Amino acid sequence: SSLNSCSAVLASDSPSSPSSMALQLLPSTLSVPKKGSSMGAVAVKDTAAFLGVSSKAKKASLAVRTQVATAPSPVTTSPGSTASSPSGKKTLRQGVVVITGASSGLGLAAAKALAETGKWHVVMACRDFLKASKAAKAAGMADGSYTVMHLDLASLDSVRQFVDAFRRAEMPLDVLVCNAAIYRPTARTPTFTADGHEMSVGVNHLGHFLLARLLMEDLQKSDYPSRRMVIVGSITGNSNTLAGNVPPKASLGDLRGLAGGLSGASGSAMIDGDESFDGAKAYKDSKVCNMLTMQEFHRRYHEETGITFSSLYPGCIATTGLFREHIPLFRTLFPPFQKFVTKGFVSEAESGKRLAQVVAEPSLTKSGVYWSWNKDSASFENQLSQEASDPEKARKVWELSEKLVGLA
Ligand code: LMG
Ligand code: NDP
Ligand code: PMR
Repeated sequence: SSLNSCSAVLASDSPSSPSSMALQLLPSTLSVPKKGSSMGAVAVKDTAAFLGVSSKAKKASLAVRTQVATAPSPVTTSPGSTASSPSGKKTLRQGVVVITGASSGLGLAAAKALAETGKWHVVMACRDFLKASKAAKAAGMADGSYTVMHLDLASLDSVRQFVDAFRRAEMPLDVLVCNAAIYRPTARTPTFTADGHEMSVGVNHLGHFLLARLLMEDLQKSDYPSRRMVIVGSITGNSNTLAGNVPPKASLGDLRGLAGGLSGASGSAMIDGDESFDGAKAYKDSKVCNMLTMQEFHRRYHEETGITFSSLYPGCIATTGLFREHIPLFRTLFPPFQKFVTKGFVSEAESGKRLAQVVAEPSLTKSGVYWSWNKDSASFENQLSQEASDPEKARKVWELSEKLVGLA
């Protein structure tokens, strides 16, 4: 079927490498102190999970060759998700995927991978229109395979304007990818969004939360066979992994800072209410919110709507713009460190193919899953940390976020 051939673009080209010496030094059972628990420690017995890799490899489903369509068909807004070709065969219409932050890194690579199949029209939702247009051209994306639309997640007004503009464009919405993010690793003082929320959580979580909530209506209207919402998570927000234990560790605490609006002035800019601001922790906390939000969407809407909600850790894409604010020494050493020491490095192109799988691969329709990949690029359902999978915390984050973005 034409749906199955979507997997064509997802062929893996990464060589499988032997497991790292560094990683072999890890003990098979590791005690990680658990903050705020009288139980004292959580034993992490599964070393493979702790390192963010699976012990089982699933290679077969990915062994398909890349196929590039030269002339993507125009987006159809006709009510049927299929159209009859001259031969009388039903063919799937082009899907429409909105990707936030598609002007660089993972978002751009995924946009390119999807557009190249000819099966997807990519709406690049970006804060810098010109940068996004240039990036799409430089990446070789064909005219007509994408639309750039303005979205600044640091402003809730901009989010609402994007939704209006998207609806006026009269495209269906088949998949939403919440990918954009900022990381302020060296910041000692917070900066704030237009709405007065700390920037990292404001952009990475709250802006996306409003966007995703508003666009649920559009996803529900879509007649596409597999409608999905994907929120990009990360290993560094998961304290059941080695990477998630590099200080500062993510922890949302009792959410008192979030309840206070992360406004800094009258209270804390940190979700857990800590008085001292830590940019690296704020980023990791925002990723925990992203992963909790995906699961809460799943619990509230999957059964009723059939929409697939998922998150992923795309691998360590050490060369992206995410590290633009880090010190030069870090930016120089981080890629070789990830390549040769942790072996968690992936290229932007490879990470883009992974995200494209979560968007389009027919085998990845399971909802509520946090996807990760082995070194040979086979996907597997990964385990989230205790905090990042806590349903009570997810509900509270949802309810507090609703208030902050004006939905409740
Ligand atoms: C903070 O520093 C910054 O302060 C903050 O601003 C922000 O950037 C944040 O997460 C982002 O990082 C992190 C800093 C502190 O870690 C470092 O990067 C320092 C580098 C230390 C060098 C280690 C040697 C590794 C060898 C690699 C050689 C190549 C060098 C490349 C380096 C590139 C940089 C990545 O971190 C610390 O406090 C110390 C580091 C702790 C390690 C964390 C492991 C957690 C452990 C929990 C489980 C224990 C596992 C034990 C395994 C034992 C095995 C025998
Ligand atoms: P990049 O910095 O390359 O891309 C981030 C994108 O987000 C850019 O397009 C950027 O726009 C956009 N963005 C930033 N702020 C806003 C805003 N206010 N409104 C709209 N868009 C905004 O980083 P990555 O590609 O690495 O990051 C993509 C995702 O991957 C993030 O969710 C990140 O957390 C996640 N991730 C990254 C990992 C890595 O190793 N790099 C590992 C795990 C997860 P502009 O181009 O204008 O700056
Ligand atoms: Mg980390 C298996 C080991 C592993 C992996 C997969 C990552 C991913 N990192 C690992 C280990 C380590 N890192 C170790 C042992 C150290 C101490 C030397 C280390 C340090 C480190 C720093 C300082 N790592 C970092 C930083 C960052 O500033 C990045 C960060 O935390 O951003 C929030 C980062 C990352 N390491 C990763 C990944 C994927 C990141 C980046 C981004 C992200 O989560 O989105």
